[in-house]
Amino acid sequence: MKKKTQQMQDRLAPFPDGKEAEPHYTDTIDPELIKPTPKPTPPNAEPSAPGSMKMPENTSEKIKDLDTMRDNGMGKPLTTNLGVKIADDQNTLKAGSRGPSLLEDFHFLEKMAHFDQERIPERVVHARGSGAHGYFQVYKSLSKYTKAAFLQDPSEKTPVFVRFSNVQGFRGSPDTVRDIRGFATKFYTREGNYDLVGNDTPVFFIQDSIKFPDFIHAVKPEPHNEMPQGQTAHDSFWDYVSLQPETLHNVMWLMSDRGIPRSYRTIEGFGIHTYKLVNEDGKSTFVRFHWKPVYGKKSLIWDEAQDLTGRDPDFHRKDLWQSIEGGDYPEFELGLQIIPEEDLDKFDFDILDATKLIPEALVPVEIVGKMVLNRNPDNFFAETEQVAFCPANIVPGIDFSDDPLLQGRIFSYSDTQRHRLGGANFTEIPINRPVCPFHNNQRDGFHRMQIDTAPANYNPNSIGDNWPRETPEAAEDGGFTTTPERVEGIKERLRSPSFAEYYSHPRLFWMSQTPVEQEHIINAFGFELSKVTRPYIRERVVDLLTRIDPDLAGGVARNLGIELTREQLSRELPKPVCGLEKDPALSLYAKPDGNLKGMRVSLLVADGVSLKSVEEICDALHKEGVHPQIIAAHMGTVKTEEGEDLLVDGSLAANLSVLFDSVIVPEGAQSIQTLLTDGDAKYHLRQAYRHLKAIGLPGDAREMLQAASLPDDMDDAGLLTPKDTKALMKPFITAMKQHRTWAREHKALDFGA
Ligand code: HDE
Repeated sequence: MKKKTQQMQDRLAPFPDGKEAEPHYTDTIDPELIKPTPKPTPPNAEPSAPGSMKMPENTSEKIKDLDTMRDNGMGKPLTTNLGVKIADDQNTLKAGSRGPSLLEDFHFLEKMAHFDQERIPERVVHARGSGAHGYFQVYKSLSKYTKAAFLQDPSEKTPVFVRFSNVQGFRGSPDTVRDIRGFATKFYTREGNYDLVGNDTPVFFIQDSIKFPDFIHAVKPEPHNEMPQGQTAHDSFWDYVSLQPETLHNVMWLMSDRGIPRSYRTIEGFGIHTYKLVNEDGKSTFVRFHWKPVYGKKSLIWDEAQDLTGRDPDFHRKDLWQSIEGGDYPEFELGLQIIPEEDLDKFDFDILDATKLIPEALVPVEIVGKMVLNRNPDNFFAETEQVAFCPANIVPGIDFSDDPLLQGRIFSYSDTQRHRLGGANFTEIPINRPVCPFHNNQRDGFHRMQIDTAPANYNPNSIGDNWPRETPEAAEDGGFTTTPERVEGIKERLRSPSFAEYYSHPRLFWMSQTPVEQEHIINAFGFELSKVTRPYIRERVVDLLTRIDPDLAGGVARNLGIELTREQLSRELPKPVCGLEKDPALSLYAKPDGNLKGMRVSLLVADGVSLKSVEEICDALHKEGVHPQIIAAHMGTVKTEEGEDLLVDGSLAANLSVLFDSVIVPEGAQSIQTLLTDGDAKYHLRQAYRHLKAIGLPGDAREMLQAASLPDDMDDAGLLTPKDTKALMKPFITAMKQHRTWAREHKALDFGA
């Protein structure tokens, strides 16, 4: 420690016990202790670290570009923004130690003024979100469809930055509310940035972009009291829905379990609109983009989702961060639905209508590549908050269609970014700038970073030999040209009659759900509409539902105490979409998919737990990529039956079962005796039971059934009480793969756990 001078001592604030605070000039901590290990870390095992320190090997052209901007003050002197070293950062400059502060305190002025201006406007929608870096690779060349450079070479990795988001809530709103999730991907290609700005549903609420401000006003918290936060369960949203039947299809998706995903890793993503791909011969094809999660599709249970908003408002954000930190890199396969141009009018709906999906049963999704998210950002604000996506960011080989919703988006995004990020130069912010060179005659504006040295800043020019010059269109490396298309029509504000049918797609969605999912949809409508205070809005929504399906409408009506008329119950139902009654691809659970990687299991323990049992459990779970976590009444360690110290990962009070995918009570007579009388442990099990999770109670742990007042149910495939741990693990993993024990749902509710 450095020797303190009297002057330095005077600067320190006295502690009540007479000792001094010593916030600065202290001993140096060994830098090795501060550095995180550049290897996977299981959830909660150590403080999370910036991507550049944690995953230095996961790099890319974009990461290298960002590296030039990174600053880490470790071992460096504290300075002003202009590099002057600071001797005292604890006290303002005063006239005497009790005197007024002085205006010449340039360090204070700079520090405070910068702090005062730290906030920028949050996104008007999708304010709440989380991002990650990664890469994308095609499985095979897509030259047949497109000349886009990043879709040609299977050996080429294109850097990406992805931001997942909620739509309605503010920046600090909880993750697990019922909402649509945004799924925006920026590909830093060598021909410029390409943004695929999608959602986790394949359709949108409205058909024409001019309606977007109204729709968003209706769904956001109400204007008089700014309530509720991040939820659709309020009058203005349902008022809008009841007056706009085109919203119904997306509303059905929202009311399904898709509205409450388990994690960002387990959602599908959709570009929604029909776009065009253009190949080197100039031939264009219509396309719809899909992201399929390699981890499978998984959602929460509504009761669990609501609990989580309080227990862990960052549940999705944390899952994404910790998965990457732990090496369980989220992966998504890119899928294309290709529609030849001549098939534009082949369907009994309009493929330019964003409220309609193209059933996979009619046009299969061709899987063409994979995206891996393998690195966390270093700084939330610099990267995740400042990233600016825009559907207008396209590259040669990709083009827009005439979808009137897409056309409006082409304007809105960069417009809002100029406001949100403070002017026209937001594309120069490190996370936004491309990895390929860019030159043009755009100049000046707030915070211009680039120093343009060209002698002429206009085109054409002879002073600078007309540089930078245009690049003609070409099969490869050419300039962007819009696909030529013959357009004629009368100038008028009209919706195409081909957009006019609103009920057959919601019906297809409804018919494609498993009975469990149908019940969840009915309950979700019931829950949401029960929060609507105006009865006529509830009635109008139910009336719309009678046009989709009588069972759906009947179920919701019962929940709301509404009696349907004979006329409402005998409405002619919409025709099947292109003759299709169902499409299992629309269901979350019709076919269990994905793997268990990154899922979490709590192991409830106390002193006397069997280490052998714990190890058997952990070995079996680790093989599946699942993270077991030791949960006990207190932090620190518990003494095992074998006399070893077992490290505790979390306390029972702070780790409710909603934070885990499944739970096991390992063997060990003394441990179980303690847990039998532990209220938190019993609540943990009851809640896991209610949320249909796999529960393992091997050997003596079976006694927990009675203690936690759980039914002794031999038929429950997810409630396992085998003779020992060895016999537990196989059926337990099978039960986890089912995601939930759906057959238990009614019992769990009747049981009132
Ligand atoms: Fe957006 N949307 N949107 N949207 N959207 C924004 O842009 C807009 C739509 C989507 O993580 C805003 O930078 C209009 C469909 C995502 O940063 C804004 C219309 C789809 C994100 C905007 C739509 C989306 C946004 C707000 C109707 C799925 C978050 C902040 C014409 C295909 C991106 C911003 C991120 C963000 C406008 C409809 C997805 C205001 C006008 C359809 C994932 O520009």
